[in-house]
Amino acid sequence: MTNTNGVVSAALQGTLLATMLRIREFEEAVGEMNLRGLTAGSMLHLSVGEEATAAGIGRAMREGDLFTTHHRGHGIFIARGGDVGHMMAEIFGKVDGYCRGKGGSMHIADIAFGHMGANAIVGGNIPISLGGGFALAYLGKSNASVAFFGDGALNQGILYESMNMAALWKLPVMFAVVNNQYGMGTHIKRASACLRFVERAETFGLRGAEVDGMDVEKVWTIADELLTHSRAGNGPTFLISNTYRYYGHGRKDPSPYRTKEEEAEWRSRDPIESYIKKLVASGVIGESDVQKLRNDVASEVAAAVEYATRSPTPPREELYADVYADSWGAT
Ligand SMILES: Cc1ncc(C[n+]2csc(CCOP(=O)(O)OP(=O)(O)O)c2C)c(N)n1
Ligand SMILES: [Mg+2]
Repeated sequence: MTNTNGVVSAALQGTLLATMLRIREFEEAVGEMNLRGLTAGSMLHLSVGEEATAAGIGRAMREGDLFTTHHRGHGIFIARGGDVGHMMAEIFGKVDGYCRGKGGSMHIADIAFGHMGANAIVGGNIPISLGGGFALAYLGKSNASVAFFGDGALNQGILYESMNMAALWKLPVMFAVVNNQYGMGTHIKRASACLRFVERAETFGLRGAEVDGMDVEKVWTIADELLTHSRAGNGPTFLISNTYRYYGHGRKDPSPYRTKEEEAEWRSRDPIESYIKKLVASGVIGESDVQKLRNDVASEVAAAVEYATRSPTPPREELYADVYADSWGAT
């Protein structure tokens, strides 16, 4: 959806904005439900602030592409087309959820969307996406497999084993880092001796890039270029998108490890409000269109909460259903 000089089309601009607004509305609502004690489980990781990264990469992906996410994956799945009603029901632990209420916030997935799973083990999803890339190459498909993970996985050995194998076998894998600056309470500068992550990936033979993760068009443009590179059989890529999570590690974490000034500085670059300003100033969209979009996503998410509230909890007899495969395929 770019024209010949690389400018993002007006239709795509509208899609990117709507996607970010939908993610923000959903995440704020889920956070509210968590505070009211309506979500299942104790932990809830929100991606408010990270919308441009999810929307930029998610919308640059296309049908047939595969992906896995880390534990902060709601926004990414919404960007790939996840239904907010089934997502909300899953987070409420209800039968109409994507995993019939057994996965919860951290394990929402649906293979129909190419979503091979969200993973709570830091870095644990990376080799799964590597396997997805192997399958795509093996089957001769012109698609890519994307592993979304946080900066906390940047020093995990599995990342480097996976990057090596992906480069060695020229697999169509994108290693997509949602760098929100913190792994729980530890700033990236306190966890990494060297911050030149793109160079690390390039040393392994990957094509790498770093992007301002608060600018959705920049994220979309570089993601589109890197995914096109991999789909054409040129091997794996690495993209680090610099962003921020507005809430703490979990919704109830008050983030005592960072300053209010730092939070305010990132919030002043809000990916959604800055994009609205840009689109309105350039005449792509009017204030009333923006208000309509806001109203639409608000109704959509309110309906999702309603749907999740009405959905029943899974019956006791279902406790072990979908936990183990019926057959291992061996006799
Ligand atoms: C292997 C492993 N070590 C530690 C943890 C505990 N843990 C859960 S989330 C997290 C921080 C992850 O930070 P990051 O990857 O940057 O993702 P973010 O939470 O910032 O989105 C940690 C250390 C874990 N789940 N898995
Ligand atoms: Mg992080």
